[in-house]
Amino acid sequence: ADIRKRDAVVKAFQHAWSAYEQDAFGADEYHPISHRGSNLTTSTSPSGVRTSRGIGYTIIDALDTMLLMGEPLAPQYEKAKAWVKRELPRGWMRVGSVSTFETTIRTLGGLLSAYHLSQDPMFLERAAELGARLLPAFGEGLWAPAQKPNRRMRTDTSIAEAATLQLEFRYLAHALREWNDKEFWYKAEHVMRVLNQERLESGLAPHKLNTTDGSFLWSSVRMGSSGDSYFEYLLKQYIQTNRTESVYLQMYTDAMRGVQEHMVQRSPWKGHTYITELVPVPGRDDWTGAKQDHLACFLAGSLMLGATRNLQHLRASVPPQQTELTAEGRRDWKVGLALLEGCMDTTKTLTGLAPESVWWRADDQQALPDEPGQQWDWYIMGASKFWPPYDARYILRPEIAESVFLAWRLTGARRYRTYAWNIFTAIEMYCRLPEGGYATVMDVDNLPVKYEDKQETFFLSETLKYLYLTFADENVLDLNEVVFNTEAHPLPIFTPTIKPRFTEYSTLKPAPGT
Ligand code: DMJ
Repeated sequence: ADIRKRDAVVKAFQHAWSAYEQDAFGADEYHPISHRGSNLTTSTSPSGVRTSRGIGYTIIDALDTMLLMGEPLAPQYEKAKAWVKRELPRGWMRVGSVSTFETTIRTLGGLLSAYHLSQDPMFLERAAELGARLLPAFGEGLWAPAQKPNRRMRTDTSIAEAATLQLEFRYLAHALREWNDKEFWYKAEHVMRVLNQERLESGLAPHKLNTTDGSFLWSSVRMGSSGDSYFEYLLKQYIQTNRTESVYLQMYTDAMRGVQEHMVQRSPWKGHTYITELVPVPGRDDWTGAKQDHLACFLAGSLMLGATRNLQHLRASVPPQQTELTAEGRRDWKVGLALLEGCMDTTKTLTGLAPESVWWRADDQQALPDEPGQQWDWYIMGASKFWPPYDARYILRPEIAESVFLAWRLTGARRYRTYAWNIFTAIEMYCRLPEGGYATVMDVDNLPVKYEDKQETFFLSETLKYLYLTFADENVLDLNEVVFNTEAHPLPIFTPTIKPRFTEYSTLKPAPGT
């Protein structure tokens, strides 16, 4: 471990948590400038009284980071655990409607990882209760989970929302196997069967879906918002069950072929590798796009992880020998490394923080700048001195730190600890509020910084966890033993005792213009 840096991350966690604990303990979200909390939903009683009670977003998202950090966070963990035991069920009784996706990845995932790390059965009990509350989202006759378990008004959802529930529901069923409760497994798995039949010839998948028949809606293919974790979970479902379900590897391999052929680009100036969105052009059999969300940077680490899990040999060396990798693995490894460099380039702003989204320039777009070293390959759309666009923000996101962590673990190269430290120091310098907590920066390329009054829950569950793990001993959460859900909650890798029903890979259907 690099103890000094690891402990600096622990201190940052304490700074973020203690402000939340003091101002807003029990609330779902935290606003560190106004020193208050807010909840995601309110409910109205028959007599018209509106009440709001947290359902554990911040507390549960942070539990496993506290468990990992150990002794310095022990009192805070005990208090959080007591809240989950006593208060959480009351929150559920009062909740209005919630997002199926967010509740699953943050709170079901958080309860399950807290159970896995602590072996405290109370967390599993809560996870089972929550799973039962979320099940109606899958509905009778609905092929894909609705966005809200108790509301079915909408018939569209995103592919990320439909296919980022499987690690959590499958592990829940596995952990409850003594009770023979397979419904959690089969409901989540069924979504994957339908998606397998719907995929495009390219192996890719547009980000919008119709929940009633499972068909894709006319929409872009994205590695960023609404698309990202579908691709992430194809690989991770394969890893989760000890590489026993080859159908997910086949789907993942097809998808990454499509990504490599259609979405990976190189910038003309510095030759950075980046990932575009594919936006269909109306009336033309064509796609366009140059936008890269910060979110899409998860793909760098994911490609590297995939390369070392789809192997000629059972385990790869660190770093992997080229002969240990398959042909696709060698391609993905190389592109993953390069993509991470491109993502790190987007941290070259006045604050050292990467913005929410950048647009990469094509070589015919503009003359090259005169000054060498000047930023040219990408820009923030709509950037202006007067009012920063949404894309200019840094909302404490984890994806670059996540890929840096995976690169560190899979290569052992010190360079990645330096990257992690640079990310961390930029956060310390520009997001940390002296009176407590961390806030969103409105424009990463303008000084002095202006803040938005929000400390996202994933700052505690993901960003600080991945930074901590990059400086911790390598045997803390061995990648051969756990798989991280999309909110960085580590779940165990296991050999399934429940018999999967989705095992048949269907070949890609030819479709024009894909
Ligand atoms: C997290 O809630 C999850 O990682 C999700 O998959 C999308 N991104 C946010 C954090 O950026």
